Amino acid sequence: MKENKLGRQKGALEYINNYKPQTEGQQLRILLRGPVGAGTSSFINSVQSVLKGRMCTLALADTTTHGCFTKQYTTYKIQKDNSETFYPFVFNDIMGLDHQRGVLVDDVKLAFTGHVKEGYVFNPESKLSEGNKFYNKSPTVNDKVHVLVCVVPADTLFSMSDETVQKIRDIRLEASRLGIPQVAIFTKIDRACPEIRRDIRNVYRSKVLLKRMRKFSAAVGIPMNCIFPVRNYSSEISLKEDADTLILSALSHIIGFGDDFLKKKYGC
Ligand SMILES: Nc1nc2c(ncn2[C@@H]2O[C@H](COP(=O)(O)OP(=O)(O)OP(=O)(O)O)[C@@H](O)[C@H]2O)c(=O)[nH]1
Ligand SMILES: [Mg+2]
Repeated sequence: MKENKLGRQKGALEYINNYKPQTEGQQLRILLRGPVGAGTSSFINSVQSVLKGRMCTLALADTTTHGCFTKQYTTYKIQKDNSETFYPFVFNDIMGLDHQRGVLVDDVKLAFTGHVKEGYVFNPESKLSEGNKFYNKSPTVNDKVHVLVCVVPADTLFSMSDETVQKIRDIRLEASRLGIPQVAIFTKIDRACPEIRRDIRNVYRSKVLLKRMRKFSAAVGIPMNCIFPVRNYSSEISLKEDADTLILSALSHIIGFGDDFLKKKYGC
């Protein structure tokens, strides 16, 4: 059993390390978002930590402020083996999706099509206009989003407002219209279920988690086989194999879906 799991983990890591889009110079852009404080920045940090084999804080995660900590459109790249090369996939973090104080659905649509430039500070009151210096008038395939990841906090899922769920749905519908594949990651699973907190290997046995994943799937329309539970590194100081396995599994699927889209839509 342990060997199987190790084999799967090794397989996912190899796939990620060897992954290359078929066109030279092409990068796979992964856009992540969910409600404020869902664990988006922590997931980006966790991926970097697992790939580098040590704790990293590429995307600053927040433990104190109220309201959304991440406000800018930021691209995160991960360096490979301490060399000058980077993994050919990048992560984009945007402001949280909350109703009123969150990012506008129209701005997320602009990000999908590559019109939002790096560093743009989202404004929950008005959409990025064409005259703005952060509006990219001629996006390339590299600027566009190739896979959407909805980050869902498993612990507070039931207290998500109807408006936030509606926002997630609207964004998903727009992604579907553009053909962009979508997955969800369930974060904070340790806080949602005491059995998982005790032992993360209970993740696929937890009825609490299964129920929450089913409910989210029905409300938003993301199929169950596209929802991946992860336990982000938040307070730990050393990496744990079982948490790594979940993160690597989620990431390898995200890359696989995005790569299919890149090939199908752009032949890249
Ligand atoms: N226990 C636990 N805590 C987590 C997990 N993921 C994130 N956290 C904590 O949740 C808090 C918010 O995490 P962030 O990564 O800043 O969330 P975010 O979605 O980037 O938040 P904003 O940018 O403010 O919208 C931090 O205190 C993290 O340490 C997890 O899987 N388990
Ligand atoms: Mg953040």
